[in-house]
Formats: sequence, structure tokens, C-alpha cells
Amino acid sequence: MFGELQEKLDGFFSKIKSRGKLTEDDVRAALREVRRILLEADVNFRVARSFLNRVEERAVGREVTKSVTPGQQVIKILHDELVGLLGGSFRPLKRSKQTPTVLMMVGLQGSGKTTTGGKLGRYLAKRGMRPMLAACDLQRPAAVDQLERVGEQADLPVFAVRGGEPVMVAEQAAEHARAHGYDTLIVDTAGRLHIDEPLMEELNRIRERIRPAEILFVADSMTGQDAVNSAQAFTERLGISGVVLTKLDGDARGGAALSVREVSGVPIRFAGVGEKLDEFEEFHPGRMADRILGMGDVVSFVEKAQEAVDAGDALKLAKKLKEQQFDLEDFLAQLHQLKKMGPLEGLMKMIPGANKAMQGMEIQEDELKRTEAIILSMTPEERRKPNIIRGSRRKRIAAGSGTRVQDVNRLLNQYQQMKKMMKQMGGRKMKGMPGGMPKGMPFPPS
Ligand SMILES: Nc1nc2c(ncn2[C@@H]2O[C@H](COP(=O)(O)OP(=O)(O)OP(=O)(O)O)[C@@H](O)[C@H]2O)c(=O)[nH]1
Ligand SMILES: [Mg+2]
Repeated sequence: MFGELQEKLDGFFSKIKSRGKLTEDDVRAALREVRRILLEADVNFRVARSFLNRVEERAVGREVTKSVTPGQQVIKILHDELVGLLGGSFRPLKRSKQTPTVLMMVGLQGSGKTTTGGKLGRYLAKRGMRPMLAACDLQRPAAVDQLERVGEQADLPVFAVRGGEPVMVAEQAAEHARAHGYDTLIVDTAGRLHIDEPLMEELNRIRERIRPAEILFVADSMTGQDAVNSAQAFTERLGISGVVLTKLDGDARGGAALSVREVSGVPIRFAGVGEKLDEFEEFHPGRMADRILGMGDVVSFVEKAQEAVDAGDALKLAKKLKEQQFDLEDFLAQLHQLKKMGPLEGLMKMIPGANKAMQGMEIQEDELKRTEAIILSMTPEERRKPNIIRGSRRKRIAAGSGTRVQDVNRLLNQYQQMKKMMKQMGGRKMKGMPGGMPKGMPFPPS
């Protein structure tokens, strides 16, 4: 998603990290480089300018010159400012006092409103809410059909009145939801190629009539600065409370994501990362900044892992990591889990240093079997304390598992690497999950 931006920043970081001392001129030159990188990534130039001014103000002052490792300090400042630029922290959806809580999806044609409505409904249903979709895009009949298909896939009820009028349908949908115990109403609305007066009037009438708790502007991140500009226009003409960035899975250069919050003044709440209904994520600025800066997104990794691993196992593992008792049995279990999680490439990019550690460690079926055979040929004590496995034990284990001593050596190396990687992760973030609501609480308690 931010591939190119990441790569360039990475190159820049390795240059400045190694410097023992940075003068003010160095810092300014470095920030000019960052500015170029940001503009190439299609970040709005005004946003880039004010962002770098903020960084420079902090970086050129005492904060950096007094620091032991000024290069790293600059990176830290950049990171913190980037988190701020992206909105600080994840903002859960608001809930209104009366039922149903209305969430209105708005945006330009083809931005992903209908799909995102379904994704959001599923997201809420998974967290124990009872959402319903309302078909208020009556511009073309096919729009209602599409929403009904989405509802079917997402296993959500859809309120539709063919031949109806958007404001009236919205109102009836709200009544229907109230009467039938649906606590959330997600309203799909019409899009246009460009912002025009009739559309804005229609949306404003719907808004006045059903008083949405949230108006979510759905923006196609592939359209770059256009998405940013239309977010601003919707803010002025309708008032929006959040942005959902869709198609972040595409080859967008990331500039829209970095500019939209500052330009529109409203936070990014969710991100669409694929066409499928579960390809949808909460937008966590801290994690996103980590990902962009190539520092790895440990929390996302842990969450992904938790989906594949059962929660009890994950907790046990986290505890072991903390106490650094990660042994060979855990190693084997991890290999199985990693295999279950599917394509490793994406996942591994999220972990600092993991790419390197995992090199030559593709998890293939026969490799896994061999690994298993080797570990099973060890005594329980050896599995718990792999450090005691030296020359003669290695020979015995190789013979017992029908492998060669080199295979045993390689496995032990891989284990050490994984342990080191886990230790880094453990030291970094696992001690306390930063920010955000616990799972199962899409709305703040009221
Ligand atoms: N790759 C990818 N495709 C997406 C994403 N979100 C939506 N799409 C696709 O974008 C296209 C348009 O999505 P819709 O949900 O129909 O967009 P819309 O805003 O409702 O469009 P109109 O109703 O015509 O204004 C569809 O083909 C979706 O599958 C996403 O996050 N990633
Ligand atoms: Mg639509």
C-alpha cells in the first residue's frame, strides 16, 4: 500500500541513523529529502509543508542537538508527527441516544459506499450489534439490487422501497429499524461523478430528517488528491464526521491517506483493503505510522496471529515471550500457525527485522515434516532448553529423525533467529497494547 514511500523513507533512515552528530544544516537537508519523498507519494504540498515545519521546529531545537543519537531522535519526531498527522488515535463510532444509531455513507460515484456499508455492517454485527442497511441510493434501480446482494453476502437485512424517494425511504427505514430492534441503520446514498448541488441538497435533507450519529465520507484512495479535495468539499457542504479510505490495497501512493485528515479536519476511521466484505480495518494512526516508517506493525501482526491462533494459545505465547521462555515446542507450534496464517510475505513486512530473519525459512510441507521429526527426536529437556543441544546430542537427534546434522544445526539457527525476533517484538510492544478500544466495543461506552 505504501510500498514506494516506505522504501524511500527506509533508505533515508539508514543514512541518517548512522550519523553520530547532526548539525542544524544536516537536519534541514534531511527534511528537504523527506519533503521530496512525501511529494512524490502524492501528499498534498500544503500538508507536507506544515508537517515538515512542525518536525523542523522540534528537530532543530534542543530536542535533537542534546540527544545522544540525533538521527534516531529525528526519526522519532517524524514518527510522532506522522501519528498526529494521521489523527492521533483510532476513534470508535459514536452512538446516538435514540435507536437506531444512524450511520450515513456518502461519497463520489464508485468510491465504495455500497460495499463499505456492507463491510461496516458486518464489522458491527461481529461485535454484537444488530445493524440494518437502508437503500437510499435511488438514482438507478440497479443500486438497490446491488445493496441487496451485499446484504445477502453480509447476512444483513436491507430496507428498500423500489420507486421511493431517498428522504422518505431513509425515514421509513429508521422507523422500521426501531420497530424491529435493529440498533444501527447504515444508510447507502447516491454518488455523483462530481459534487453537484442537487446531490448535496438531497444528502442534507436526509441528514436533517434522520440525524445521523456519523456521516462517513467514503474516499477512493486511488484517486489521490481528488479524494482529498472532495473530502474538503463534503465537509463544507454537508459536514462529515469521518473518512473511510477504500482501495488501500491498490497501488495508491499513500498521499491521500496522509493528507485527508489535515485538509478535511476529520479523522480517518476505517480502511477498505480489498473487495471482499471482511477486507476492512479500523484505522489506527499509530500502527499506520509504524507501517509507513517501516518500523513494523507489531500490534496488527499480533491481531492477525490471534485470528489464526486460538486466544488461549496467543496469551500463553505472549507470556512466554515476555518471560523469554520461548522453547522448541513453541517454535514448532509457531511454524504450524504461520503456515495456517497463509501467505507470509505481507505479514512479515509488518515485523521489524522479520524479513531478514525469515529468509531461507520458507515453510514448506516437507520442511515442516522434517522440522517436526527433528524436534520429536529430542528429549523433553532438550526441547525446553535448546542450549544444551551440542555436538553429540545433535548427532543422536539427526540419526533419530533420519536427517543430517546440518539439518539439526539449521533448525537450531532458525529457532535462535525466531527467538531473537520474538524478543524484539516482546520488548517493543507486547507489554501493553497501545491505544484503541478492546475488541467487541465498536462504540464507546455511554
Ligand atoms: N480493491 C478494492 N475494491 C473496492 C474496495 N471498496 C470497494 N471496492 C470496489 O469498488 C467498486 C465500487 O464500489 P461500490 O461499493 O459499488 O461504490 P459506490 O460508491 O457505492 O458506487 P456508486 O453507488 O456507483 O456511487 C466495486 O467494484 C467494489 O468492489 C476496496 O477497499 N478495495
Ligand atoms: Mg453504491
